[in-house]
Amino acid sequence: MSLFSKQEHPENQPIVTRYSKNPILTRDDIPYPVATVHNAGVVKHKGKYIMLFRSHLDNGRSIIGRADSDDGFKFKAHPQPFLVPATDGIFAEYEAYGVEDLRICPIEDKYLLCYSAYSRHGVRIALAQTNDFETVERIAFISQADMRNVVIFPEKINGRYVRLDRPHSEISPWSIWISYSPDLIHWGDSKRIIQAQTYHWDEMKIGPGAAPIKTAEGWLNIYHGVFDTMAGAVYRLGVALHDLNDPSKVIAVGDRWILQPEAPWEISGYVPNVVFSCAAVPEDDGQIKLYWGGADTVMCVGTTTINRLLQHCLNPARPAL
Ligand code: M1P
Repeated sequence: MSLFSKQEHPENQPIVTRYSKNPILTRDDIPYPVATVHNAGVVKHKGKYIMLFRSHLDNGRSIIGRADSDDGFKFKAHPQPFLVPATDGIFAEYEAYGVEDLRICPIEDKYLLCYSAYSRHGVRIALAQTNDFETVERIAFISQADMRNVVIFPEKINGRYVRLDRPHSEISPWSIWISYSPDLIHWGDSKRIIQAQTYHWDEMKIGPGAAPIKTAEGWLNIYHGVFDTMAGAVYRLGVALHDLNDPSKVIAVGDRWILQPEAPWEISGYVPNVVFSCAAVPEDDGQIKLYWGGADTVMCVGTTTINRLLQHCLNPARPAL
């Protein structure tokens, strides 16, 4: 059977199967005061799942906490936050309003941590790294304002690091861009590669979600898209496929979303009607655990497969630009 055949993708099957015990982490599980638990980076490290989640404090600013799991479903939070705004130097200047939406990229022998740093100067992307999730080293800011939603590919491609990101400005359409770097600090050769599509579920804005997943057919890019309705914005998730050797080439963008707010804790909360992902963990058997924040309030998980996402990208596809 062809990899992209329709038989493997019956129309009545959900692309992502929600875990029956969602939500998997809420503010009631956190041993320090927080208003929300959402938009977490997750990675498998030495056989355990490490989750770095965002929490609003009751002043409206955000910090990053840590929770661990043996199976990727049942998480236990650490007693202290993992990352809070820096208190001195250049990081303090640009993180003063909070740190948000951290993505974890395993690369070489370490984990890169990319997060949105908010301050009176706007939002920009900070890069930090860790080997063990016990200590964190801040490296640099890798964008100016206004930029959000950076994911770094888990290996160098043609000798360079590669990232996807999303300008956070009305001046530029809210599209996904690609950039390259020789050293993780200096980035350039930037190009817009996927745009929001008019009168489509992702027409208002789009942004990279999970760090790209390598498959035999290309890089899978799980992204979020936003549609404005009379009742406010709706955040959904979709998937695109990029060429393995030249990820600026978009092979296909799935026309239909893979997940939309449907559970009560996705429809109602701090921001209603939001599913927002910063992480997907591929397993050795082709399964993927997909993590998302529900209504900017709780953390959820579901399962899908690499094959199902690959089929979804092409059946049918919509234009990238
Ligand atoms: O409230 C929904 C989301 O809004 C923003 O997302 P975007 O990247 O599309 O601008 C962020 O504040 C995100 O954290 C939040 O989940």
